[in-house]
Amino acid sequence: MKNNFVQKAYEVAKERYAAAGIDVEEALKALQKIAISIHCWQADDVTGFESIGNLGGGGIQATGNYPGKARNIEEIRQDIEKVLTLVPGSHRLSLHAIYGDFQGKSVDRDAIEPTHFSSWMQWAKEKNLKLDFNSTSFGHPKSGELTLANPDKSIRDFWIEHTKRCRQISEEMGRFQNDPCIMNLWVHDGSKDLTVNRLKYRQILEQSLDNIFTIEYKNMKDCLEAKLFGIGFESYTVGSYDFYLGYGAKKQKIVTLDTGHFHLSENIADKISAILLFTPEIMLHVSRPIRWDSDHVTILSDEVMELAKEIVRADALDRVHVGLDYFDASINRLGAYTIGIRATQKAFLQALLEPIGKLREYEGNGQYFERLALIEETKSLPWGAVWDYFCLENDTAIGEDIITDIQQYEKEVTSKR
Ligand code: RNT
Ligand code: ZN
Repeated sequence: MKNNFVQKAYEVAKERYAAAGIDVEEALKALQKIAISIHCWQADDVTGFESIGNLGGGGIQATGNYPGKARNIEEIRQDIEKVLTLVPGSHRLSLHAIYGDFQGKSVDRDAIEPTHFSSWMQWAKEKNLKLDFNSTSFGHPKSGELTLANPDKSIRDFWIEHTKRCRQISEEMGRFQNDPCIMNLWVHDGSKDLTVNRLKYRQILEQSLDNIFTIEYKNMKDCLEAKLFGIGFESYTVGSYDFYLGYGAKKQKIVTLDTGHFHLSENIADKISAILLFTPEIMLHVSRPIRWDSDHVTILSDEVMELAKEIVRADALDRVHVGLDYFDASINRLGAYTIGIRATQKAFLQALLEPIGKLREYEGNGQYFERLALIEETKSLPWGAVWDYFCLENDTAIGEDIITDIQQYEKEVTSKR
């Protein structure tokens, strides 16, 4: 029944868009190709599987204690598999180094190897997922205030070794899946209070990175994530945005933009066209900061829509990797995944349905009333009908059906944990 409405509404919507000069089928083809890199850490509040347990720290924090969190590798996989049935399209999974298949053994961060991730690679292949990767510098006895920027050589070398191994693991993943694995590097290094050796730690971080990147790989790509501040690191962050933007531009590395890592009024969308002139690609961590880098679930906000529009307007879908990064432990975790992935896809759909040719024409002619009017009117074109149809075509839940579906899974699976 519902499917009939969806089909009908789509046919009408397609005509309405055609009248506005927009080819809906083209937009849907483009949307189908956008793979979202799903962060594994929403499933278990960034805990991971190391036997040392979760030390937290590093300036990040998941808040809430909603029942049913994934406790082991099987449960995380089971949850992700469920989430994949609730979102249209084919996606990627972003793993953190602490999520290795350690089989209950204690494997320190400077000893991780590709074999600890072979079961992930195999599983991902079966599920038609590509993997991305992240080094993990937080939540470890050697994390402290400084890791790669630590003046203490023994601690610094430990983290350099860890990060080098992460690159090697990423290379293996990329080779195995025949598609480059994007490895994100974020270190929390910084200081709570007034810091007088700012230059020194940045010099050390630069040297550590140069050392880490000496080996060139073919099947992985490096990206670097900056941050404004973290909890307990309010005064100084070694890897600031200026630092990584400069490093990325100079060394041709990918810069990661986490939408929670800037001043709250900063326009992240506006960075796309500037950065892409100077770096090869961009990695995104789409998140929703509330008052600070709170990592709330991504929703279809103006900010996310602007970001998607800028990427499409810059014709940069092939140079921008879209990943998510949030961890809300206060609501159903699969629900959190589903909302965030679908919201990001909806933002891209709206971006792809924009009458960009006409808008550019108006702008070129100095017809600014017309430009603003068309932007406003476009907002109420029937994109929702197109989205429902996209879900139908992809054989996935339509609209609010995600709620009953997740409730069911909660009843049968997560509530029993
Ligand atoms: C932290 C960064 C980083 C982490 C993950 C877990 O502020 O956003 O990306 O969220 O590595
Ligand atoms: Zn991030």
